[in-house]
Amino acid sequence: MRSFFLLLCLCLSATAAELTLQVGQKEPKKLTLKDLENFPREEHKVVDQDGVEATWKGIPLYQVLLESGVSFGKMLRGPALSQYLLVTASDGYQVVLALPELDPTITQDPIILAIEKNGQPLSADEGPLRLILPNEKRPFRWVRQVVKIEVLKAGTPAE
Ligand SMILES: Nc1nc2c(c(=O)[nH]1)N[C@H]1C(S)=C(S)[C@@H](COP(=O)(O)O)O[C@H]1N2
Ligand SMILES: [Mo]
Repeated sequence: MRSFFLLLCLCLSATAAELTLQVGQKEPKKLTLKDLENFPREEHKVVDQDGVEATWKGIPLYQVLLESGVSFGKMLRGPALSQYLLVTASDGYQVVLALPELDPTITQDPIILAIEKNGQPLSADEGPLRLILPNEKRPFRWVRQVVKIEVLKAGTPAE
């Protein structure tokens, strides 16, 4: 009986998964997997460090931020160039990205918020959302279990 409830809780938490998006001082926005269904998706075949190929499907990250008012293309300039993204995972792992790294008018290298791998939703230990950077030579920015994305302003000294 106890394990039944545990299982029920696990299932509920999986379906209730959401991404918190905070752009500057604006009110944080919560996006569920259902909300993310409305965004454009693309697929990338990637060979990992062990030589295993997988097909990843997800949303180009800039599309998610565009929706929240972040500027890309010709509008990405001036003070926006010292803004950065802080991507946080459920285990506290954090990675920084600069806005131009996401911008398809600046770079060919995609940054994708992946939702599926080989036609299946991501496993609980890596998803439901994982950042993937298919062209990077090491996967240390491939944040598993992304729960939060913030747009912050650079300017404090590093530790
Ligand atoms: N949430 C989270 N994501 C993470 C990490 C982590 O510790 N926590 N480690 C990173 C590092 S250093 C690497 S090399 C890859 C490993 O990816 P894999 O688990 O698919 O092999 O995940 C990255 N994403
Ligand atoms: Mo790593």
